[in-house]
Amino acid sequence: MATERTFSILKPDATKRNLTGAVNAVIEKAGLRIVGQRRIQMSREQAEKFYEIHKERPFFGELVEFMTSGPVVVQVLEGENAVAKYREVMGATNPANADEGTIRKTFSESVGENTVHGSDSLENAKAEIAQFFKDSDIAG
Ligand code: IDP
Repeated sequence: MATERTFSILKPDATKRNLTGAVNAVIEKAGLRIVGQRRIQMSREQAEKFYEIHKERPFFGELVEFMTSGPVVVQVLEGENAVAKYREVMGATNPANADEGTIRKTFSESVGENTVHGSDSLENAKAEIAQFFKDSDIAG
């Protein structure tokens, strides 16, 4: 197993409900280290670029509105198999289908407002981290 880095976002439903510490506790309990973290207000341009792959999906407008509706916390997580591990810890996209103990099962109220983003491949993780972090803002 390799040590990897993945990109995470604690979405506006997490910051609005003051749940960032509770979500971080689940992340850390799973053995992932938060090696970079910043709280930001995402611009419309940043959100549109970040979710460009979903541009043609019917929920794209709603997704961009939501992601810019309040602050988010962008993170770099590090650990063994971090990409797959974090996807497991997050749970299914729709919280109704997520396993017990996952972040989305525990905290999320809908498929749109599902509390966390996590990269789905190592390649995407690298690109997503580079969109939001300078190397000097990450300390492993
Ligand atoms: P993921 O976040 O689990 O990787 P994706 O399919 O990549 O899921 O979708 C990206 C994000 O788009 C989801 O996390 C969710 O916030 C939003 N989304 C996905 N499907 C729907 C939907 O049917 N309605 C509203 N928002 C959706």
